[in-house]
Amino acid sequence: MKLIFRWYGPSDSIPLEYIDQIPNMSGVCTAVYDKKPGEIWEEEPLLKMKKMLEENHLEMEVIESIPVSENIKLGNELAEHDIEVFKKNLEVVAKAGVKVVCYNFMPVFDWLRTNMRYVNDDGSTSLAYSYKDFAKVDPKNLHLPGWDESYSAEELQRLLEVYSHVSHEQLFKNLVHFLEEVIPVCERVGVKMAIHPDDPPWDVFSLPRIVTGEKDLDKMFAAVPSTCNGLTLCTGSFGAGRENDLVHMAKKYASQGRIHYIHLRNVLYTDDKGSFVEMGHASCMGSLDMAAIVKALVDGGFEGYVRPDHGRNIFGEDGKPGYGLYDRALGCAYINGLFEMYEKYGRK
Ligand code: DNO
Repeated sequence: MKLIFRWYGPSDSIPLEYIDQIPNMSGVCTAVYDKKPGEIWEEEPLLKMKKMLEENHLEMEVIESIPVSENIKLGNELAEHDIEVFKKNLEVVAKAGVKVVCYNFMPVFDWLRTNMRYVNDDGSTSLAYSYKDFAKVDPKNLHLPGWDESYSAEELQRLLEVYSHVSHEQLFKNLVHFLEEVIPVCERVGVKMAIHPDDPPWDVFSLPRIVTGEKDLDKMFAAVPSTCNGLTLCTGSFGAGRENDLVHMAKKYASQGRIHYIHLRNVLYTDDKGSFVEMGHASCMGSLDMAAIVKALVDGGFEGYVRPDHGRNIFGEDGKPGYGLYDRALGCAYINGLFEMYEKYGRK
């Protein structure tokens, strides 16, 4: 595996030098943050960023994410234009040496939490999702933690209304159409697409979600069989859906060559209604068996990119929720340990 770290570009508060100092760190995943979905990325700033990374001995082989516009997800009259832009962006990142592009197909919202600073017993803070708090959220008057409020209140209302006419089947059709268009470009330029699961993996505010577990993935891979059509195995996102058997999924999709990228993190289930807290990465801190997942990945022949995911704020750090330095660095040490063990002595 190749260990990487999320870096939010030059404005990230974590110096690249610190990332470089984490043992076994090969590079970062990053993106162009000043472009909206559906806008063309220019080559020059990307190459500049790459150079800056290289000066710190870090590679830029994974983009997280090239955002998929709502037009594409809705399949409306602007979809074809935005798909063409996405294709161009794939070519631009490929030229800069990128190998994997992470993206998601979640309508309107990316990941959702109800608390960005849930205080754990040990004084650390975590991202958390409480089904009770979520039930109180009024989508018409929305201030959700973790959501970057990139849509105005009016735009959000409009989108919620438009999506109320979009079924799961229609959204899936739009995803397949998008993939049929972009995957041939990926094959040509040598980039792999890695879809990020819906987080949490169920419908929210009646918006359809179509990447929630094994059934959805099988359907998607059957529709577009090229292995450039792959997955970001986010253990925390799939893991929040308790019906998902992560060990089985890890082995199955690694063996099929579908897992190009992994977000390896743990979640602690806090009731039987879907609530969870994002704890430290180690198995003993949460509800997932991280060692079994890594063993399954290695057994399945996984050789892609791995990053720690949301960390807690610990050691007095007051970092961007989920993206501070210390707990993610501890996560890296743990991930290194698990992979070294199974890659050296456990591979079947
Ligand atoms: C959250 C991340 C997601 C992810 C996107 C990929 O921390 O895992 O925001 O980057 O869903 O498109």
